[in-house]
Amino acid sequence: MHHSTLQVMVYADNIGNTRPSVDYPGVTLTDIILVNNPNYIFLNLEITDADPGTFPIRFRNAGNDVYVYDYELKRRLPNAEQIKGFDASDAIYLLMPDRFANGNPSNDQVEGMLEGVNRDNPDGRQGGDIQGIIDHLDYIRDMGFSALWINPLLENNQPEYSYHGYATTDFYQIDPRFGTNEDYKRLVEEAEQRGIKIIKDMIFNHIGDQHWWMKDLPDKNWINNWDEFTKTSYRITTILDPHAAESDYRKMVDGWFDGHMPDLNQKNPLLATYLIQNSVWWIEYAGIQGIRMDTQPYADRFFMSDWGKYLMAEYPYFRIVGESWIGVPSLMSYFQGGEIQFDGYDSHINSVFDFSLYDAIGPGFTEGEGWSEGLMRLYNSLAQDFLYVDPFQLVVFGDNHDTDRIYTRINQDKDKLKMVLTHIFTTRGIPMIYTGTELLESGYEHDGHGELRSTFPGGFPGDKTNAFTKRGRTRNQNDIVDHITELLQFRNESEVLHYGLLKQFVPENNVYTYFRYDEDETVMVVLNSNDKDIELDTRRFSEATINFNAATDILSGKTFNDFNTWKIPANTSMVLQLK
Ligand SMILES: [Ca+2]
Ligand SMILES: [Ca+2]
Repeated sequence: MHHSTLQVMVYADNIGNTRPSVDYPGVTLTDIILVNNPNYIFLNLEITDADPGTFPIRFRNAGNDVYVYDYELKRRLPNAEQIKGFDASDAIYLLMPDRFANGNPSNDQVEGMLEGVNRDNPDGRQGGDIQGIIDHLDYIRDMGFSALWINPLLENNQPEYSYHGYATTDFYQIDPRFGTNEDYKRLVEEAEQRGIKIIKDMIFNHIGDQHWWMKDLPDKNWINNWDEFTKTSYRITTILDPHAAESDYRKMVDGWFDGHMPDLNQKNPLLATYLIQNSVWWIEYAGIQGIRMDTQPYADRFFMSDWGKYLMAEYPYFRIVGESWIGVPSLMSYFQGGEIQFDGYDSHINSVFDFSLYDAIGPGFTEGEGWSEGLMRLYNSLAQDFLYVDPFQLVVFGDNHDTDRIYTRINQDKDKLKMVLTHIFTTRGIPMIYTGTELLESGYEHDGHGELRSTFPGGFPGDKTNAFTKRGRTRNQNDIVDHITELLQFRNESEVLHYGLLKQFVPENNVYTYFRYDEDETVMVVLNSNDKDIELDTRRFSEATINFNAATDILSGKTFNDFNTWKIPANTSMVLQLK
């Protein structure tokens, strides 16, 4: 590997008072690191041309073995350094594993796990699992998605709200109520066979208070301590504010995300190494093709940069998307890596979610035209792309598991939803859809996360309908599924929609027209957000259409044989191939 040092954390009673030793060809114990808790010891192993295999690490005291641990040096994933992460040629489907499908009812209650399935409690576990995802990969593939972001699957042995997975209690174990590590590996393989890349959700900012560390912390500064419970302010602006008060910055970054989520101190180098190696382990063990990093700005940003840099050195084509939830391009852009920012910082994280466009997408489709309202919101958001290292790597979305449902954000208007989907799949960036969007699921965030993350109909024993099948869906749901499928069929084959440049025209009369183009191809997109049919004079777009004679809308099949005045039906979108 590019990095040859492996650090092993060992936890056992009084292990700090033993002398460790290793005897295995190609493995040298170079450092023994003690911490102020004698129950931990950290070993730096230098790995040079060692064969995979198992070897004992001996921990001696007065010449006798106190502990012997058989450590396994696993074989590397073949061609790991060539792993190709997700990019703009992909479309991402997001799902929450507890809420998607229960493929194995026998893991609904697991001995030793504090919470079991309780289908009467919207904030309780519903029973979804990895087998349920595997069972329905074809459904996701058939719509045309080629990447799957799954909310966290690691062990969350918390007494309540354990279903969402954001309170890790073991970084190396899949939660047994979702399946085993082997099941996760099988999921990645099954997905790969269908052309679907798996994006692993990771959280380095915090852990669950039931993490085994919390009973006996390796070091006092393993977590960020406060005299009394202090929540983060969620004020991401304090990170870059040149006028910020130090105490505000500290509260933002070192405050706890929630009462049951201790804030990790990634400035501790042993913890930092632990987290970095954990990512390497999951990439090599399971062969994942991407990581979604939760709450990116809430962790120490210099650690985040070290983490990104380390992974990029090992896996140059791997992809990471960071959750920097702040809809302000001048701040969001800072967290996308690849180039040095104004203060010398580089996150080395390829992508961030486009929360600016997300903010624009809701009201953008419901408001009437204004100086900066309605579709102008989309235009204005994209007009700030000069701030990003690479705007074509941003993930574009209308909702996720934390927000109001996109269908709710646009006042439950099916025609508007189709326009939103057209925009998400044709503007620059990597499109993402949250599960249930295709079923016209609605919900407000303020009604509770449990409600927002409703179960997929047909995924659970006793469900009255099965929306995984065409027959089990309503006509309106099928209309949306068909729209997504048509758009993705076209998009998946259309390189210009992946990497082609974007040219947008200032919206007029609530109609927004833009082009994706390269040397060979041009695709024109028209969004008419009016409640009535309109006449669109396309001569205004001549700088983009000058080399073409006709345009065919892939959605309706309609062809225009000139670039004069076109009739565009009310509340529709067109995706036109120019010829
Ligand atoms: Ca289950
Ligand atoms: Ca933090």
